Amino acid sequence: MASAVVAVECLPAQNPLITNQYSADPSARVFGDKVYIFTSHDILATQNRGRVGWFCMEDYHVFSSSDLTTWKDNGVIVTQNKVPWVKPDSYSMWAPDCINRNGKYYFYFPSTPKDTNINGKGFTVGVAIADKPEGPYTPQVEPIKGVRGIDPNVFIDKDGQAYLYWSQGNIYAAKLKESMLELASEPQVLTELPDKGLKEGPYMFERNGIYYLTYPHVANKIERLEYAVGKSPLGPFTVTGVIMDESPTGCWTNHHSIIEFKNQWYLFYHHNDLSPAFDKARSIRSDSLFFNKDGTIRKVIPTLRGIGVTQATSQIQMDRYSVISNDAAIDFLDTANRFKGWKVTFSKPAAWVQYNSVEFGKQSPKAINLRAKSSEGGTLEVRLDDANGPVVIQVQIPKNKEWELTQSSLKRKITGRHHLIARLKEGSDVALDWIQFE
Ligand code: FUB
Repeated sequence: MASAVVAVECLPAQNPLITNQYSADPSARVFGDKVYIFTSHDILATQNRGRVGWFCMEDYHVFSSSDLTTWKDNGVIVTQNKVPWVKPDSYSMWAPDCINRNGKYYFYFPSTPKDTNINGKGFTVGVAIADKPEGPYTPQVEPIKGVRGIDPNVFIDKDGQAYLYWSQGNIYAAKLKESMLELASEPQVLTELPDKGLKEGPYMFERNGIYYLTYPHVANKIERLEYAVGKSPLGPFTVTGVIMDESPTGCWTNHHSIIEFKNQWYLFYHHNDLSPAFDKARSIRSDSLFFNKDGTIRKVIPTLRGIGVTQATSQIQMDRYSVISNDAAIDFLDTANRFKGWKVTFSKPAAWVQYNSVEFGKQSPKAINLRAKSSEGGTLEVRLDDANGPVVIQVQIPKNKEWELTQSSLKRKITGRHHLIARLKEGSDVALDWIQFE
């Protein structure tokens, strides 16, 4: 049965990319002129729902964007109790992937089967098919025969041969038949990878004749993103480096995908931004990825600013900063509802925060709006390009414990693309939610 597609809303975002729900295991794909991200969806387990303290995942969403800044939630595409082979209420719809072949979209997802005669006990992998990336997707009645494990990833080589990768402690691979629904070769373990520490979440891509097998690996205590390279989709592979170090705050999993969009490469991954105390409620992120001349990957340092250019007329969330000084700090707006987002607090004069790549276009805005508050009162100045760059405006933030919207006329013209800086000129304890030009 095809799942109903409910388009929900467009969310402008930096990192994390999705702030109306938890989202994990991003599989980003370029289809046409848009990026689609197929995600798993963490929810919180309760006594009657899943297993408390563990992953709890019942469905999948797909998000799309043409500018990498505004993400549309296209709604639920596959849900556990509408897949004939999935054990009802198993809440184990883990990391998925999707690929386009001959105008059809094949969505691969792992879960717990109700019939353990087909592939044995534990996770297996099934497919749902759609005519459009947004769905509706129709799940196959049975999972793919011969696959035991999680984290499916599909790759189609230049000669048209498709491959399925997945994990089960080790990383496995097999050829897929033209139908994309059956294995065309026996599963093989990719043996040249580290033999100590869990490996999962394989993601294969090719660039300039180099096949990159990328995967999260527990080299120490938690996962980091690593890669190996080879000359063919099935290897042999040579372990080559680390794409992203372990989370500095201890999120145990990371799960990623890598795409090229409009001549720039991007890493999509996840972190527990909206749930700092529980790392099984994760949120997807993205940062730019760069290659060295010899094809090796430069390590990606995670940022809050993320990717995409932000329009000056949108609410610019300065708390998703590119650079921050001492005496400026980030906190949740409301710790009882973290989905409301974050604020920057400036505790001393000269504290600042910088947000890169804001587009003003050809016509200068006439006014600036700030949502701010201060227990002591203070003056915020907005500068362009860097912390010592030209001052656009100085805005008085009155003493007020409640958020207040301040509008000021701009005295100078601003066009083109700039970095934006908010800096405390005088006062203390000034909190800033967002800045918007109009
Ligand atoms: O999201 C559940 C599991 O956590 C995924 O399948 C793994 O890759 C890890 O991210």
